[in-house]
Amino acid sequence: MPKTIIVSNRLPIKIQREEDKLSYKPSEGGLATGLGSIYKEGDNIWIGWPGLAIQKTKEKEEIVERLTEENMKPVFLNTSEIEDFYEGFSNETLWPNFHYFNQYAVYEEHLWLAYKKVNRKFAKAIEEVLEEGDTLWIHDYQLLLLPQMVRDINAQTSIGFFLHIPFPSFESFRLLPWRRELLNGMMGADFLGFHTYDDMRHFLSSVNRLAGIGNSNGQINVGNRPVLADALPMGIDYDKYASAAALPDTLDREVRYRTSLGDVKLILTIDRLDYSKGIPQRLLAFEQFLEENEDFQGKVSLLMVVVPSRDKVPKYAQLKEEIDLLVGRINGRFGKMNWMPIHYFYRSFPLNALSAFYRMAHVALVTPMRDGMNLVCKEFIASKLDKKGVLILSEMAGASKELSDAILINPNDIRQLVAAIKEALTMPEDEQQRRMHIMQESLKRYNIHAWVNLFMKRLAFIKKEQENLQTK
Ligand code: GDG
Repeated sequence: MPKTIIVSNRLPIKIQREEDKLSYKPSEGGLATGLGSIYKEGDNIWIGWPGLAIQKTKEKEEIVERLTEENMKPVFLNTSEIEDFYEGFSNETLWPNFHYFNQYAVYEEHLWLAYKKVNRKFAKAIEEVLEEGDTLWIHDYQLLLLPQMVRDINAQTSIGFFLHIPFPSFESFRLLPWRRELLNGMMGADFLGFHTYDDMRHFLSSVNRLAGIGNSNGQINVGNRPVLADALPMGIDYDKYASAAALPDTLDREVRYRTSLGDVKLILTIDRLDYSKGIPQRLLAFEQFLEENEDFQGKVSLLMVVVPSRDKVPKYAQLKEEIDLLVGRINGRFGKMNWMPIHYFYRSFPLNALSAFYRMAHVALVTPMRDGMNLVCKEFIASKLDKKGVLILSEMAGASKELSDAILINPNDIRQLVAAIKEALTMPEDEQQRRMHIMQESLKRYNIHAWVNLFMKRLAFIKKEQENLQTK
């Protein structure tokens, strides 16, 4: 029976070391939920890194055994691979280049070699389970070389690839010394999905400029194999967020948090620690807003959650310091005994706490400098059961293409951001509800399950085209 193999850098499970024992917790990520219905069925399997370095053979065996029961297969990385492949090439070369932060990108041969080596390691893990007729779905920028590596193992395999971050314009992509190899790796797939039409167009433009292959409606011919690229914005598990917002525990939390915060309007921001998320710029805009609108002092607070991420990468450690300083400065400047402008948390919270934050917030401020999609803004909308609340959204986030009823801003335009905060805080309730309703309807329809189905349909479509061509 042919099976589906999901491949991503991280497995949908969190393994942690607790003293000398390992603990296993399912991951709460959107991808894990969306693909849960696929990889848990029959012989289907999810291949990926379990998220920590394991040295002892006995522990590796324990993990393999435990994960096999849950349809997962681990790819183990040693500490130097974690440094050079994951923190290095993936997060210090590709991440900044793809997010237009080229001044942060490092171009080092030994990181590239580690990237190739680890992609090969993944290919080998796939080879161990790959059989005739299987379908593969490979995810994200850590595995750009993998589609072609699998194609070299078995030319007929159905291979889908989805990029979760932006695909940059050719002017950025061309700066990578290994641009041609990276593109060849991607072109090993049969179907390539991107969050937005622009990402897809940028990819096709690089294919044209670097490989000399033109496209017709997103279809390119790699040799004599038709390959399709398309925009497929990722949705969320809408019902999960809507029902979390109605749970007694969430409501209890809301009452508790509200009592501590007092009677203020709340502006919410939630991000992983990342320079692409525009956190300092947002803080500066909030500071300017308070400076220019004295009547709002004491009446509005920013609730800012920053989730620790990649803190071994130097740029992330610097960003953390910058944020700490800014928060300290703004609170020191405006704070009163009975009011703090910013409530800042550098940690992650359980889903029900997050859900209570979404419920409590009058405004969600989502202002990345660049973001493939951004799921936080979609989760905020799904949690607004009474439809009251306003979303301020950066036009640089993929989500802005779908959510045109948000207040859209350019995160570099501090004046526009300050004006948007005021507009959001003073927007009449019926207008808030009108906009929220439109956005909710679209997110309900195009949820994570619709996204998964559409991806599989597009992949099946292009495979059929290939077969038709062969039988002609
Ligand atoms: C990449 C792309 C693209 C956050 N804090 C907590 C928590 N979260 C959850 C959110 C949300 C997720 O983390 C963050 O998703 P984003 O989409 O905002 O961002 P990235 O992690 O950068 O993801 C991005 C995405 O891939 C999908 O394709 O949208 O553009 O960069 O789901 O809810 N979850 C919990 N506690 C927290 O404190 N439980």
